[in-house]
Amino acid sequence: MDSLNPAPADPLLGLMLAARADERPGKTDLGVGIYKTEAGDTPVLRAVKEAERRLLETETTKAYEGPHGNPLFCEAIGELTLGGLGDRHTAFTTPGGCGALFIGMQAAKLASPDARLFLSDPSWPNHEGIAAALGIETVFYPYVGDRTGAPDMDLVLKGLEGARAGDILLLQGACHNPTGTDFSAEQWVRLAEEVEKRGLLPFVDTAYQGFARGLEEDGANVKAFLERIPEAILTYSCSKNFGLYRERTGALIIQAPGAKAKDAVATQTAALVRASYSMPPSHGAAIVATILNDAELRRSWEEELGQMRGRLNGLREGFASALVRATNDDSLSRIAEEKGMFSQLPIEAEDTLVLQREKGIYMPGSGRVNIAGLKEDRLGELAADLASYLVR
Ligand code: PLP
Ligand code: TYF
Repeated sequence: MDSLNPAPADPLLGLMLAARADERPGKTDLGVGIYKTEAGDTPVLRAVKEAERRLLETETTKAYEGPHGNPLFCEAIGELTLGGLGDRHTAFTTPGGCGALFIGMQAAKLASPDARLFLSDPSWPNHEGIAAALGIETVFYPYVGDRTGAPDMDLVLKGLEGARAGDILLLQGACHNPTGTDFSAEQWVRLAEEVEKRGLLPFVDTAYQGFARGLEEDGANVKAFLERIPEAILTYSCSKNFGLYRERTGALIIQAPGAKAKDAVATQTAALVRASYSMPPSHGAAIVATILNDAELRRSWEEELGQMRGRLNGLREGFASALVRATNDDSLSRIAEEKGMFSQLPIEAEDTLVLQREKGIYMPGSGRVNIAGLKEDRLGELAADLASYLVR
């Protein structure tokens, strides 16, 4: 092992540890994407606590579940995303969204060994990291054009001009990480045409369903997109919308072009699962299945999810107006329209380090901020601290 050099820290997880270690009382952690209350806590959701209590009382075995994990969980996530699994779908419980991404990309590579992964620029750093670990080449396509922040379809399509049949096109479900800006319904239709025309394999990563407008609203474009195309891979994370982060709860759903292809892809993917973690952890998936199959728990979960969404959207409005006031730059009002946990500030990477050192304000070098890390009563102060560093 003498040949190894230390790996660079994950830009987001490294920042999480640095912010935790900072003892300044007024520090502001806008780094890693974890939902927080005004008090800065990330509590266990009420429905999760109740589901856990029920599971503790009723669980009768810890015997293995198998590579697909919990079938009730898989069906429930199939219902949330596709309106139900059909005979062309195979679904797996996975260790978080990351586990789904890892196995999903491996399956895509198995089907098409020379496939490259097309990623939005910018994208979530771990997309590139997982592809690199699997020896999949990545190609970036431009995503947002100007500072209005909306995805620019002409630029996206230009970026896909070099894509070959079998290449993988990574798209994110609602609440794009890191920009907070998503494709419109019309743009998803255009993407489906492009996927068909070029024979691409769409790979839709969904990690924030329910944080933009509502559960159904946030899933509608992806659902319609999947109905339009023959094959696709869908990855799902329950880390944020169920607050299950450390339980490592996610799903991988593969849509095959037909029932025969489905059998092949299901068994090949199960073999990939067996060769890595063999079977997924059960606890988080059992919690989600319990919540989604019980009317009262589901109502309670949807209510709490709505509260998280409401707090994020409220903070966005306050933050956007505080920034516009502090900078006189109206273009920053886009932050109020963006969705989910993140927006990107126009800031140089070196200035994020200055803010960290001098003001205890933590964000990655990309300028991405976790909206949930904002404090409602200190938005003006924060905007004033940021103002002189924002690029106009
Ligand atoms: N995909 C995106 C876009 C994310 O932001 C995240 C992070 O939460 C994930 C996938 C995977 O998250 P996890 O592995 O914690 O479920
Ligand atoms: O983007 C984020 O901050 C979240 C959390 O390796 C995260 O998605 C970050 C890095 C990572 C896993 C999760």
